[in-house]
Amino acid sequence: MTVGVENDRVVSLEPDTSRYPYDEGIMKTCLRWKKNLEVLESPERVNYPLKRVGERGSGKWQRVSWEEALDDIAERLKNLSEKQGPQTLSSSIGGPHASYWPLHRFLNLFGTPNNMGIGQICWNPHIWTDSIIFGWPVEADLNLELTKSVFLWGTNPADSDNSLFWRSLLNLKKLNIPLVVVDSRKSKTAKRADLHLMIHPGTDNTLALSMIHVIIEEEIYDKEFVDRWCKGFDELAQRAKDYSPEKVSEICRVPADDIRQAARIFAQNTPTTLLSGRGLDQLGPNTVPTHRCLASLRAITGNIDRPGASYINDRSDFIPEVELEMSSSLSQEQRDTSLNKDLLSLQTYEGYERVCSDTKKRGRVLPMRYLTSAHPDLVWKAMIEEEPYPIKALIVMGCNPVLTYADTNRVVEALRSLDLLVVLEYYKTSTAQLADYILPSAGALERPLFQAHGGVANFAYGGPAAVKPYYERRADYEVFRELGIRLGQEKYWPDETMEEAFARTLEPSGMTWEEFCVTGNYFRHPGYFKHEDKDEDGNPLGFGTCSGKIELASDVLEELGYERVPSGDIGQASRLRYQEKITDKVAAYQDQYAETVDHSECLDNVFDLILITGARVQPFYASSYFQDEEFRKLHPYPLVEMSEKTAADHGLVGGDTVAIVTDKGEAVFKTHICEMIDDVVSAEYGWWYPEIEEGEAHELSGAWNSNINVITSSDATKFDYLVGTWSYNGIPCAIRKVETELPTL
Ligand SMILES: Nc1nc2c(c(=O)[nH]1)N[C@H]1C(S)=C(S)[C@@H](COP(=O)(O)OP(=O)(O)OC[C@H]3O[C@@H](n4cnc5c(=O)[nH]c(N)nc54)[C@H](O)[C@@H]3O)O[C@H]1N2
Ligand SMILES: Nc1nc2c(c(=O)[nH]1)N[C@H]1C(S)=C(S)[C@@H](COP(=O)(O)OP(=O)(O)OC[C@H]3O[C@@H](n4cnc5c(=O)[nH]c(N)nc54)[C@H](O)[C@@H]3O)O[C@H]1N2
Ligand SMILES: [Mo]
Repeated sequence: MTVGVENDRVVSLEPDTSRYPYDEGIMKTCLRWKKNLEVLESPERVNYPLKRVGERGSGKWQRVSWEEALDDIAERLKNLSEKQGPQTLSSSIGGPHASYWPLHRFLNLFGTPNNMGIGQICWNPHIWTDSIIFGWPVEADLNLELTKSVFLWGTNPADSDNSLFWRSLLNLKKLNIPLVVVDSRKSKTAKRADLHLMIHPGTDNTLALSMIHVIIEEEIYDKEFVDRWCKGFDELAQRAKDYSPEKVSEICRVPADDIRQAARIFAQNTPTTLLSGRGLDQLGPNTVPTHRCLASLRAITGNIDRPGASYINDRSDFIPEVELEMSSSLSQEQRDTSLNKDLLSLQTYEGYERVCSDTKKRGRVLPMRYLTSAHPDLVWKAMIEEEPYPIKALIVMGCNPVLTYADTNRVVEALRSLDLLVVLEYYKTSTAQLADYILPSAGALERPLFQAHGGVANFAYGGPAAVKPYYERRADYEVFRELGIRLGQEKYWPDETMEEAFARTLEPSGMTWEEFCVTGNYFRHPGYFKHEDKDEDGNPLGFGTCSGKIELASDVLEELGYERVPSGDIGQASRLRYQEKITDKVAAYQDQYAETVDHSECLDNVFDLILITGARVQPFYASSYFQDEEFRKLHPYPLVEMSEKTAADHGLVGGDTVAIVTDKGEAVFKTHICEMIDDVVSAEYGWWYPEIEEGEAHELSGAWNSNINVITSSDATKFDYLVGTWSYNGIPCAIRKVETELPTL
């Protein structure tokens, strides 16, 4: 955007038509870019550091100076660390709103391994599996001149990604490029599909194995590529034998003929581009097997690092995230206090070192903090039960865990048990209302931005700040630097401003910060067929994996106690083998939960429906923009979607108010009838009511009315023990009609 500035205030915002990726269609349909001006001026913004003076959550605050706030926070962190050890500090981050490495650097230097994120259900599963199977993350390579078919699996870019990618998809029909969508709903994207597989939630690994079955049975796989570059094809073929489309169609509720057709398109209309999304990242123990199956599909059809199909990213030309985070400054002794240790096998420092020892063969190192981040449920446990040790302090940045993490009651209980909760925010969110300090953050127009995707791609976007922060808002970077300096970290924070830090990050690329800001965009295409690159002796370098080939059967995963080839719902036995290998620590953890969970209501006849959550809708973004009157009028109620048959079976019609019930509690939504698979309901996420005064009846501005995460769970009975992925999709539930009035603006 071009920002008009007068006297240090923003007076106008216009799309900058001269810059990539300007697109008229995007700017016309995007509702949020225009809001930047209102967000800057919003009367609801927090403009000064606030210190809690009343009871936690009572809405009583005192304005304090930055000096006072930072001195006190530093002092209290120091005392807690001396008493409990530095691991008593945790942090929590959300979606990709800002640069998180300054927070992570602060934590590494402070000496705690316990940062939290939502990576286990967004991003990490795919980064981990691609790295193990291909040696590095893989990107879809949609090229309208080359691509011959497109698969969108568990993603709905029509609502979640109004970008050039989505705009390109609008051309597929005209170009006769078939679009196949795998989604439990007839989403806006699925409506454009030539073939829509309306799948039963959480059975995607089973479906993908059946496509593999067809491709192998019909011998339409890429034999030459498989022979040359894939390891474990026979094992995979053996596994896929059980997954005939006829058998699988009952599990996935997709017609056998459609499975065959999808398999043939995938293998024969090549190059095939495949993009998967959050529908798959949030399936608990089925997530990693699903990503492995999709990777296998790409591999056996030769759709890897090939124009129009996909490319393997390259590491970035910038200082890698792992160095920015200063991850090497966390000692082994401190790493050993990580809550994940011995519980998860991949999302740990040991898992990270194991995988990176292979990716390094091709000069690539993953970001460490995201991929070792502590499992939220373990952090809540350490806060509430002080097991295995007390966590007493939490820093929240770019995140609203009361709305977006699973099991709101547990989150709030944990936050209430803290000695120190610091929240860096724009608004008094439900989470911020529980804080000891709310620190006012500078927003999009008030601070520079440099987003580099964790360094797993040679790509960055960003730009300068348009104005200095209004009031006393501050850039997140400066807050962590200031805190760091107060805790003896000065020599590790040489750059006074974010611009200087970004300039340093860019140095290896030969670009200055000013040069970067001219385009605000950096992208170097990594090229294709990089496995064929030669070493000094003329031998191909291969993939950055343990065998140098594509790991259809994985030694690394086997070492970590997992199955060598993925399975689906028919192959439960092989997942049980993994269960047999679980550590004593996992067994003890599961036993503890078995005692606390009341299964009396979990009988199938009570929970007769399957819940999926968080399918993106416009104009909201997670829990953000609910203050906006125009947006609220456009979309006044939290909706739960279901098919006409599902509604009728439950005596409902569109517009009825219903409570959705799980073993965790209930949340209230309005029924919306749409085309989707029967016996499944799909609820929106992020709903709260900022207009409800803070402090009022301790409701945290409506955190318990229609917040779907009141009824989700990330506890030990639900997550997978490799990455720690829990379920936001595929949850047993019930619905019943209620008379509750929902708040409206
Ligand atoms: N049930 C269910 N839950 C889900 C999901 C789901 O599908 N279903 N999806 C999950 C996924 S994929 C994600 S990524 C998460 C998203 O979860 P969050 O990231 O927690 O969601 P947001 O509402 O975007 O919260 C971001 C907060 O950060 C603030 N903020 C924005 N930019 C900045 C900044 O630069 N600095 C600071 N300090 N603050 C900033 C905003 O005001 C906002 O309150 O939700 C997860 N939760
Ligand atoms: N408007 C808006 N845009 C956003 C966001 C937002 O909050 N609002 N959030 C951003 C973030 S953090 C993320 S991670 C991305 C996510 O963007 P996407 O990856 O596109 O995720 P969703 O929009 O949740 O779409 C997931 C789709 O998967 C389907 N689905 C659910 N369960 C299953 C299943 O078991 N199998 C299959 N095959 N499909 C299933 C759902 O019906 C839904 O259509 O969007 C980003 N963009
Ligand atoms: Mo996300």
